[in-house]
Amino acid sequence: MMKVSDLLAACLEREGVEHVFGLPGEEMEDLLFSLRDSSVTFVPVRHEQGAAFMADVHGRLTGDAGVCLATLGPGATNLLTGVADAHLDKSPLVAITAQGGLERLHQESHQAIDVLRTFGAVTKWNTQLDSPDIVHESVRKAFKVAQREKPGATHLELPEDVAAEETATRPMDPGDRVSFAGPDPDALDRIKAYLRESSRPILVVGNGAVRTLAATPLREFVDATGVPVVSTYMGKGAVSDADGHSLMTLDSGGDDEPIRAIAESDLVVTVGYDIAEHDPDDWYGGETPLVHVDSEPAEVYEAYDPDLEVVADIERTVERLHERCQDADLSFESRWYQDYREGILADVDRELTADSPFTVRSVLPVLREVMAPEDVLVSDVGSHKMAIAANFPTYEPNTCIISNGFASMGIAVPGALAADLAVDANVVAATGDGGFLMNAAEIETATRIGCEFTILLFNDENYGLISEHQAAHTGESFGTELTNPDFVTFADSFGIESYRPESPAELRRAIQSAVGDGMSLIEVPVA
Ligand SMILES: Cc1ncc(C[n+]2csc(CCOP(=O)(O)OP(=O)(O)O)c2C)c(N)n1
Repeated sequence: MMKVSDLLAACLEREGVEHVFGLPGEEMEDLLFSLRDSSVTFVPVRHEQGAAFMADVHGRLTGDAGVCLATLGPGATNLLTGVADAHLDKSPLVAITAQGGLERLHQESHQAIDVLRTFGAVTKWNTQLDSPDIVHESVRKAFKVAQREKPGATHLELPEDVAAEETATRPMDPGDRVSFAGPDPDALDRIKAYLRESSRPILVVGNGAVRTLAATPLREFVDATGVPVVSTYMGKGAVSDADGHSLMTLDSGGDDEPIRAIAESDLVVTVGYDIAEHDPDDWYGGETPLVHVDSEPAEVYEAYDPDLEVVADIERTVERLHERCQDADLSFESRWYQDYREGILADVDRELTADSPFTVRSVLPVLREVMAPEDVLVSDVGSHKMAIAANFPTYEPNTCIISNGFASMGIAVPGALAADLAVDANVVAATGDGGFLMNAAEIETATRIGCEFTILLFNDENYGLISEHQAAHTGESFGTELTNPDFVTFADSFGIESYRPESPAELRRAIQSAVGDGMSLIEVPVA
């Protein structure tokens, strides 16, 4: 016989879990000691939201579910935002929450709320581990459901009395990933027919292309056919922005170049695109023939009503399409989008002037120069995110992490911690002052476990994006102004390197010395 909490830890080991991010509570005492005695490292965090963002970004970068752990009631509700982020950003995550003993859940009791129902709204599946003998199957199912296309969050609730019971069951073997069907040959013929009719096709590439490892066949397809590509915020890096076919991101360019290119195309093919990420109304006019390649049928939406939907494994669909197009007699106009690309590049290539405060967009070229193509930038949410999406050229998949499904502030610092654990490259968290202070306490977690990343803090003493939108609508803003602590002193108090550059030369020096060299914070005053 085996104690349930030991079995749960053994199931996590069997799933290959290396880190569980969480914050303890009395009701999870057994599980904590079981984790201590396992090969899984428990990383205590400073706020459960941080734990969920860590698991979220781990899942997004690796395809393996990140795991976060919280206690019942307030621990669980604190976890919820990051779990919802994984849900809408399609990132595999398994959340585990403790619960009071089964004998007290039928009545009002201390810290007990209906966590199952609450988490049901932001997960693909969840269940209560109400019997010792269902734990092994439930953990396997939580990982299987979280990781399979489209990935997302799942949740297990462990009542404290069940955790202390015993079972004869043992962990289940994860086995191979579920194999997804390849594309129907007739559907490929139909895409080919659309391509044959087209002289100016364009690809719009989303999160799904990065997630399903479709970048390699996409690059081959683009190279062979000369079709231009626009990515969504979460599709950045699927095709390198150094490639002459890239029209960067939907919001790139000083003059809506990607949107104008889409309007000028005569066929739009989306690859791994979710409408949760970017409203099609913003970029698709509705008239041009539309082909949707994804692992799920398109959401029903008047503004995005595909003429053809190919629902299959995305990587294999692009691979097969590339094969079929080799002798397809396609006659695309060459380089019709060249002026758009040049406009976009001119906008990216900004000069840092001697003025301080800086602007986010003028700082990004310096950051790009210092970061290697495989280094990872994790963006927070706000005005700086829009600038990063539009103006930070990305060369490899999963190297510019932006949450644009749920788009929650506060992800950058915990996300960078998870990235630093997951990848062998330098990591930078870019954040506004608003989002930074939401989860800045995770700097302590990062230093305690020996992480090394740089926080690039764009300080405008404002919830900048909101005041920009208000000003655009009404000419004024309200409820957005902030005052801040002295960020350099704040960083010093965590024992990390800190910089507040005041000239372009100082900024360049700060970024050069900080990136890849321990934990650091660079405060950049921005207009
Ligand atoms: C958790 C959360 N709360 C509120 C919002 C709405 N929101 C989006 S951007 C933004 C302002 C962000 O301010 P800051 O972090 O300082 O970045 P900036 O816009 O100044 O670059 C707000 C409040 C959100 N996306 N997430």
